[in-house]
Amino acid sequence: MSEYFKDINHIKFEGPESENPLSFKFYNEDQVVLGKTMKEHFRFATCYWHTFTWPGLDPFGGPTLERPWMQVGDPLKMAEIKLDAAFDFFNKIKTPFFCFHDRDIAPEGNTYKETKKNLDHIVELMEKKMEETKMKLLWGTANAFSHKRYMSGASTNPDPEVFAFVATQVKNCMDITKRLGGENYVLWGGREGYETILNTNMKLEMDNLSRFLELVVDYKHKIGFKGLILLEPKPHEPTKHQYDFDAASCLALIRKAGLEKEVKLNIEVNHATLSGHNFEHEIAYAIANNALGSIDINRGDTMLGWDTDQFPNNPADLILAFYHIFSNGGLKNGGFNFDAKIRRQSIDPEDLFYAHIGAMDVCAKTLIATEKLINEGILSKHIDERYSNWYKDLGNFIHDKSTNLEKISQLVVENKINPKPKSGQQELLENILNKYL
Ligand code: XUL
Ligand code: CO
Repeated sequence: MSEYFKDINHIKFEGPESENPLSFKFYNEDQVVLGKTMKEHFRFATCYWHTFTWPGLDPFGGPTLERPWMQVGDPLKMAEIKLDAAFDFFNKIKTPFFCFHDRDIAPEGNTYKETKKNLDHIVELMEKKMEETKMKLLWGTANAFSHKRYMSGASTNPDPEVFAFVATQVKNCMDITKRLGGENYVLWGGREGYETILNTNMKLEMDNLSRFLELVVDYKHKIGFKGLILLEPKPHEPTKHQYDFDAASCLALIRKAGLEKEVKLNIEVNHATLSGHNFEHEIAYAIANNALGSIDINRGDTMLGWDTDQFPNNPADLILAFYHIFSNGGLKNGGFNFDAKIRRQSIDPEDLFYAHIGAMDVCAKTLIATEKLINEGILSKHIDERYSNWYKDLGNFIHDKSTNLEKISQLVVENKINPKPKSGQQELLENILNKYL
């Protein structure tokens, strides 16, 4: 047990009537909803970066979160203290999984060799902690955006030495993820894009990104890593124009590399909203293209135009995405990772617990509402009816590959087809949805 969280006990389900702020009101890991326990549906993960590594900086001010592992001292020793605290936290909050970037868990050294040595040391200790606590790794990823060598991108950098460097870093991070039994491996470009076309060869950068995906998938098979490779869309911030803008542009990249069977998507709520879509759009788009892998569950702030990465707190923001996820069989290898950070004024150890408790409760509450929505079938009935003619004569005729434009035109003329508009009934459906919230 770590000193830092010593005053906090294991968080338990106590139900909505409980006055204890350090208890779950709705998340009851053993409760069966839609045929599985909440624990099995969500496969919640705590993230190492925002929860243990982010010190509370903003563009105008320095660190506000003075964790014991953020003090001046030997960086590897600090990483060990952080590891202890992180596993104590995981164990108490009971997300069955966690996620990390290589740089979250161990410090970068002066050379690649030194960095690898630091990582190997922490991974060795982490393996023991995982054994003791039964915590599992949902995914690992490499931080290919913080160091200045990546200021002009990683695999899309104008300099092939940077490509080679990130390839080496990712190879090592994939090895570590496999060693720790990670269930997926995530690629988030960070800076895979450009600031100005004045200095950019877009075609070469996109070809190189495609080459990078090929190399990663090839290595995955070489080492026998069974998990999924997931690409995480994000429209901008840090880079102005990112090639991995949203689910659709990620799929274009994946298809360019011919890897649609190999690479799926990690959809993040706040990245969806930053791209001008909403969460349910990105989820439905991924599902429609058989590409949904995993989820980073957080939220933005409608009044701020950047990635605020807040913990989810409103079932209305989640229910339609949950409806699509859970009426399509749920997540398989994936999970719900809290890629979310507390506000920089939330400086107490308890604040980290309140944030995760609230988010797990809001997801649980939404899942219970989603179960009703799915079982009562009102939405699906409306959609089925709206599209029903596609499964009758004309729909079948259009889909038949031997049909062509001439045959369709002939049919329209002969049968005097003259479509009559029908209401989309959006307001009615919004009122129906409201009943479940
Ligand atoms: C950044 C972000 C990343 C990825 C992993 O916005 O979401 O933390 O999830 O690199
Ligand atoms: Co993310």
